Amino acid sequence: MIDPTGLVQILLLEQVVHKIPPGNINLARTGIATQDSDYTASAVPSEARLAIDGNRNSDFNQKSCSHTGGNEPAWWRLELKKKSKISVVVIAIRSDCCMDRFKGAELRIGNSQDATVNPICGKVSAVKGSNYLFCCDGMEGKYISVVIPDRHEFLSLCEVEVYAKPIEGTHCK
Ligand SMILES: [Ca+2]
Repeated sequence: MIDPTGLVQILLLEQVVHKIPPGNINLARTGIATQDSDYTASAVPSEARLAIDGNRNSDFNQKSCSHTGGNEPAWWRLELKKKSKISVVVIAIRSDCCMDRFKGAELRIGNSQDATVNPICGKVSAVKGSNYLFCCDGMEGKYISVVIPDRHEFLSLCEVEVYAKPIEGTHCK
């Protein structure tokens, strides 16, 4: 399912990941992650940093996914080490439950900590599966945010990968 702007692809992560060459560094790994709140109703850890720990496991119970507490808007934000031009963002959401919660999520890139003033790279118009690829075509910014606007919602991200260079086999520039 591709959204009307053609910017969001839903894919089998395996189809893309093996095409990422060693020189295409995942910038997320050296960033700092924050979110609107942590989910505290479970003993499973939920901190924002779990979405950039290098582990794509999408079962929340395996302790490698972020999870917010259910605010409006729900948001997760990555601060990159420095302002960067972004080609591709690959996101794995929680897959053991509740994938519909991701509907309407926006990926925004820019230089404001307030994601709502940063430009949108892509919006998830329909949820299908747990892996999403956003083509951001060189959008520049220090902050990369995932926002679910307009409703109280939980946001659970199991891995967010950020690449400055395109990935072969995608339509991203
Ligand atoms: Ca993870």
